[in-house]
Amino acid sequence: MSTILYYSPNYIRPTIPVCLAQYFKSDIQCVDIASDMENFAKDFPLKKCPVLINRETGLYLTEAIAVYNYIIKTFCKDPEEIKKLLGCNVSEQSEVLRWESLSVSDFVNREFMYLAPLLGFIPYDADASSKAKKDFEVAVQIYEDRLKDHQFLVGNHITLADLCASGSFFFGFNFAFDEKWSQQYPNITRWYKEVTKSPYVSGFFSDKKQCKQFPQPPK
Ligand SMILES: N[C@@H](CCC(=O)N[C@@H](CS)C(=O)NCC(=O)O)C(=O)O
Repeated sequence: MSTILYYSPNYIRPTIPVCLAQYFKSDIQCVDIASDMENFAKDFPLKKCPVLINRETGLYLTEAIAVYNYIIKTFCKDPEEIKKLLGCNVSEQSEVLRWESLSVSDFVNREFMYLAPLLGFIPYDADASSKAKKDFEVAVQIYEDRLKDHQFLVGNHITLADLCASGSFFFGFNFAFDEKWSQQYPNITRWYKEVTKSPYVSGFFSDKKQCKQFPQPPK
């Protein structure tokens, strides 16, 4: 029985792990949680994904960063490519982990808390929304500042830091970040367009379009 990667097309964090499982032609079976909820919930009581499980070998992983690490180190057969993606030395590896962690935790949480009420995914509250906007702006500015004088988040080529972050930014670019937003964040926009063309993830991103209009608060 092959390893299962549980994902949902409605969730942000599993997007890039699914891309990588496919890019490396792994034998991982990507299973939508909606189609196997009983087993998923039994094995993963937090009901969060991405997660990996192999019920025969005992492989059991939660947390996006652990899932990324497993997929790349198990299915990428070229040691040089692994170094390029995960960093060549301790300093680069630590930086890649830093951006991975920021992207799947504080950044994506703040992005969701800001945008989800505007999109009607969760109830809207004006005071909470104004705080969420400020919180998000603090987080997004960290990327804009970094990308002002760096082509990529770490080093001078695409690493897992960029791929992972692009998955978190997809939620924004898909549902909210219009051209006006891009004018305010030109470096993120330039970087996002470049990273999403990378062969690691282009299969997913090639038919995706930038949002036309930033969502407005409900009247
Ligand atoms: N700490 C976990 C968080 C995973 C997570 O929150 N995933 C979201 C999807 S992007 C989820 O499954 N949410 C479902 C829920 O909260 O019920 C990780 O880094 O993987």
